[in-house]
Amino acid sequence: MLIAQPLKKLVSAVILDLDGTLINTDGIVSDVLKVYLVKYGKQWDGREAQKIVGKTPLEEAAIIVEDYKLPCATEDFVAEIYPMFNDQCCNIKALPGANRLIKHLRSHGVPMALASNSPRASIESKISYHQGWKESFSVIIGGDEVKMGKPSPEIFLEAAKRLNMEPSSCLVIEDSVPGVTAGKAAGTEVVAVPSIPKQTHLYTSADEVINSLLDLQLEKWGLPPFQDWVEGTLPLEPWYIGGPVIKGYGRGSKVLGIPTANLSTKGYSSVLSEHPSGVYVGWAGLSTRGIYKMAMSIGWNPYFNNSEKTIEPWLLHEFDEDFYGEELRLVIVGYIRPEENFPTLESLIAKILDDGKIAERALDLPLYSKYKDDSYLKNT
Ligand code: RBF
Ligand code: MG
Repeated sequence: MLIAQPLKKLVSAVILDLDGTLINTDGIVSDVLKVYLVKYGKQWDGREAQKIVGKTPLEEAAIIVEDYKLPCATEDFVAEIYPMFNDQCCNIKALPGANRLIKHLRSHGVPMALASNSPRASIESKISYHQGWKESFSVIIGGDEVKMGKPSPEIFLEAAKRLNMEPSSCLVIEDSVPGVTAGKAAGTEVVAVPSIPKQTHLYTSADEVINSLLDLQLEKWGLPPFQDWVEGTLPLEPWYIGGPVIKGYGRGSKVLGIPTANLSTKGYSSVLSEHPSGVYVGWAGLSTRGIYKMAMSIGWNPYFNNSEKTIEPWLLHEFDEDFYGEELRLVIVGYIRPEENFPTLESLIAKILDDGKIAERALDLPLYSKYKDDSYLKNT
C-alpha cells in the first residue's frame, strides 16, 4: 500500500537549539541542583525539570528560588550556580543522533545555525567539547545577544537573517515548548524532539513531533536524506547491558504470544536515560544456553501506557522452558523505530513480528554479526 506523505514546506537551512536538543544538559542541571539544594536543606524534585526546560537562565533561577523558597535573591542564586554548571560543561554528552545530524548536514553543505537561550559564552564552552560542532555552524546566537529569549521569535528571526534565509525556508529543531512557540512565531518550520517523555500533547503547534533525533526524516523537508539505514535498521555505536532475567508484566507470552526476557532497570537508570525509547536489535547471551538474535523494546509501551521505562528483549529462538533468574547479557547494535501506539492488539503484534523479521535479516550482515562473538555476551 502506498501512503501519500503529508506535504511539508521545503526548507534549505536548519536552525538548531542546543540544550536538550543536541546535548543532554538536563542530567547535569539536575546533578548540580541536587548538590546545591542540600546546602539549604532542600531536596531536588526531578519533576522540576519540566518547569525549567526551554527557559532563559534568569527565568529558570526565578522558578527555582520561588519553588524552593530559597532565602536569596534570584541574581545571587545565578551567581552561585553558574560556576557550578560551567565546571560540569565538559561532562554534557551529545544526545543520540546529534553528531550524525551535524555531520550529515555539513557534508551536504546545508547551512546551519545554533540558536540557544543560553548566554553566548556558555554555548561556546558547551560545544567546545564536541569535535567538529563549532565549525559546522555558520551562525551562533545566544540568549544574551537578543532583547528577548524564546518564546519570543527574535532569536530565530535573527538566526535566519544572519543565514541570509527567509524564516519560512528554515527548519527549527527544538526540544522545548517555548522553543517551538518561538519558531512558529518566527514563521519557520518546526520539528519538536521533546526531551521530557510523555509530553507530546503539549507540542501541538509543531509541524512534526518526533521521539529522538534518530527519527528525523530530512527528506520530508526537502533536505538530503540520511543514507545510513541498512535493512530497516540504523547502525549504532554498540552499548551493553545485562543482569538476571526478571518477570515483567506477564503480558509478553500470555497476551501477545511474544515472550520477552525482561531485565531489571535497577542500576541502569543512567544508561536508560541516555538511550531513547524505541525498538532496537542486537545479540543476547544466556550463560548456560548460547547466543541468540534479539529484537528489543525500551520505553513505556504506549499501547499499555506503563508508568516505568522498561527493557524488554525478545530472544528470537524457541525455548522449551522459562529462564527467570539466569544471567542475560545484551549488546545493542542497531535501531529500528520509535515505540508506537496501535489501534488494536493485533496490529501491535503484527508490528512486533515485523521487527523480529527485520532483526533476523539485519543481524546476518557482517556489520552486526561481528558482535555475536563479543566476550561480554559469554559472561564466563
Ligand atoms: N509496545 C508498544 O506499546 N508499542 C510498540 O511499538 C512496541 N514495540 C515492541 C517491539 C518489540 C520488538 C518488542 C519485543 C516489544 C514491543 N512492545 C511495544 C512492547 C510489548 O507491548 C511488551 O513487550 C509487552 O507488553 C510485554 O510487556
Ligand atoms: Mg532546549
